[in-house]
Amino acid sequence: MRITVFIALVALSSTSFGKNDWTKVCLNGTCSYDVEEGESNMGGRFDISGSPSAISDITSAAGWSIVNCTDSTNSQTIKIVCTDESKGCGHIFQNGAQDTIIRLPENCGSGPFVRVAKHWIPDDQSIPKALAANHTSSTSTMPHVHMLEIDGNFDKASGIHGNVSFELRTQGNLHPSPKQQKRQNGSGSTVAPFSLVNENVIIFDDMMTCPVASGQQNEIFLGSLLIQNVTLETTIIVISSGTLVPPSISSLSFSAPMNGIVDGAGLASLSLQGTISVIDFQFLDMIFASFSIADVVTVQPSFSIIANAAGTVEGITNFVPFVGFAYSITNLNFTYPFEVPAPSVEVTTPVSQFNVPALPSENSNAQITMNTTFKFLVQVNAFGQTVDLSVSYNVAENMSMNSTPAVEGEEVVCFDLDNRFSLVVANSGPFFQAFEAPGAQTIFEDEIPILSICDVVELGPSPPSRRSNTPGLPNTNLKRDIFSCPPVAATSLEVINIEGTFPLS
Ligand SMILES: *[C@@H]1O[C@H](CO)[C@@H](O)[C@H](O)[C@H]1NC(C)=O
Ligand SMILES: *[C@@H]1O[C@H](CO)[C@@H](O)[C@H](O)[C@H]1NC(C)=O
Ligand SMILES: *[C@@H]1O[C@H](CO)[C@@H](O)[C@H](O)[C@H]1NC(C)=O
Ligand SMILES: *[C@@H]1O[C@H](CO)[C@@H](O)[C@H](O)[C@H]1NC(C)=O
Ligand SMILES: *[C@@H]1O[C@H](CO)[C@@H](O)[C@H](O)[C@H]1NC(C)=O
Ligand SMILES: *[C@@H]1O[C@H](CO)[C@@H](O)[C@H](O)[C@H]1NC(C)=O
Ligand SMILES: *[C@@H]1O[C@H](CO)[C@@H](O)[C@H](O)[C@H]1NC(C)=O
Ligand SMILES: *[C@@H]1O[C@H](CO)[C@@H](O)[C@H](O)[C@H]1NC(C)=O
Ligand SMILES: CC(=O)N[C@H]1CO[C@H](CO)[C@@H](O)[C@@H]1O
Repeated sequence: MRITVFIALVALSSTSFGKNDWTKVCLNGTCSYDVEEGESNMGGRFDISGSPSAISDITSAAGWSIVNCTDSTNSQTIKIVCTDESKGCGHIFQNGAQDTIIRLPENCGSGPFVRVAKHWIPDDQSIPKALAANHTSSTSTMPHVHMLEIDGNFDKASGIHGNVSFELRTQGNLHPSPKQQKRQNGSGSTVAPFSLVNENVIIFDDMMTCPVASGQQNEIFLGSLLIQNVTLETTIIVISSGTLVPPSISSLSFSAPMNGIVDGAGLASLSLQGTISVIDFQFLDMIFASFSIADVVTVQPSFSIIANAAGTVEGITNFVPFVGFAYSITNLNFTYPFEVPAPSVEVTTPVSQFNVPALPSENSNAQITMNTTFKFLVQVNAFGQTVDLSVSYNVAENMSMNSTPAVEGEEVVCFDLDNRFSLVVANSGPFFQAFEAPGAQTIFEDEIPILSICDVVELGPSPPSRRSNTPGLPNTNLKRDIFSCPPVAATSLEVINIEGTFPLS
């Protein structure tokens, strides 16, 4: 199945997170690293703090030059040269260089901070030619050429310099900023948020050739989801704090302020009999820009759509419900786990349509629940543990038809339809000290009754009796459905169809 997606990642224009100031030295027990929001990454800021000897700096701001270093990994051995002792090269040796957390310059290491696993002074103290010009000669007796074995194994730090704590804030819009729009178009008036429009997705599809009064015909179980317009404008914000040494997360919170619309319809065609069971059928999984501090944390947002269907059909129903849903979401505002003030959202229900054709036999019934979850998920991985934070828009549609005998030659046919909507924020499991267990909190929940009506209809003539249980060959059985041909029987004389709009004003 093909899904066309208009997705837009963000813009370089965001001003929330600035450029790193490489002239500012990190020698007093604090240091920060900024990431500008880009096409492939969220913006963010990562701050660390500890005792003055716990955090040091080997960038040129602290007087160091690096002879050789790769940016493909944090774990490596590097040669560094103190080129300007007055800037504070000596700071790293306070209380011993080993197990100090150091800031690396750009293009060195896969992340901004590493641990010194080992330090030694090589016998060869000659200054590489390239650096000789920069080397300010001093009267100091301090050796100027050093070797550092560095890595991102923060768990191996002895703790000799005390704990090193961190704070993280990362943020990403899932739509382009006005500035980018401007560059593309010159108007800046249209913002294209994350949007899915006019997509039809088959949820279950079974077919069998069955005997009918007039011979044989193909009977089906078919269910689909029509996505008319799912447009969600959101900014995902993840805030966390903890310790780098020893590696631990003490808090993690998530917010996704949002405006949007979830507009579509569930459709089913039920002419076989049996049970329908579709469990967690995921048909879309879209990855957005992420945030990463190597060997510490990655934050990966994504969006998925998951469908579930459960139903039973007995006898001949020829029930073909089409039931729309539309929820307009404005000013969703929450921080999970919930804090004061409580989360808030305004949900309105624009008009939707339904129609429920059926051509049932006596004593037949059909009931189907089709649930769809539209889910923003933020996977957070830190120090080898993973948790998923999510905000889900759940649409559950319950559609049923029931036929019972009335007086001779007539049947009573009843329809019941309702829609439910809920907005749920959750964490998938425990995560360090931030979450003890999986959890979920509901922000909004609503049930809309659509139709509850009964009608007395005339039955058609009884068909000549035939062997009714001749099973046809199942053409497809994609899911866990169990189905068979319904017994041949008299059905209502004409198709019953009720159509309308909801909610009633
Ligand atoms: C450390 O230095 C930075 C500037 O380099 C300053 O903003 C910060 O307040 C200092 N922190 C402490 C604890 O002295
Ligand atoms: C840097 O050079 C030293 C030898 O001086 C070597 O041991 C080390 O592996 C080199 N590191 C990198 C990242 O190339
Ligand atoms: C040497 O110093 C100059 C000016 O301060 C600087 O631009 C250059 O990057 C330095 N070279 C090295 C190898 O550090
Ligand atoms: C260091 O961090 C650990 C784990 O987070 C914590 O249990 C301990 O109390 C901290 N020590 C200090 C001195 O803050
Ligand atoms: C989808 O909904 C959004 C938000 O209400 C609206 O701006 C947009 O025009 C709609 N798109 C279509 C194709 O209806
Ligand atoms: C989804 O449908 C099942 C029945 O198949 C029901 O038990 C469940 O509560 C529904 N979920 C939601 C979110 O409505
Ligand atoms: C969300 O709620 C907080 C606290 O009430 C408020 O400060 C903030 O402006 C709200 N944000 C939005 C986008 O409404
Ligand atoms: C759906 O509606 C039928 C008939 O009204 C009811 O028996 C059934 O419990 C409902 N199912 C759900 C999941 O709401
Ligand atoms: C207002 C404005 O200039 N809109 C332009 C956006 O881009 C399209 C396609 O390039 C133009 O056709 C519009 O005129």
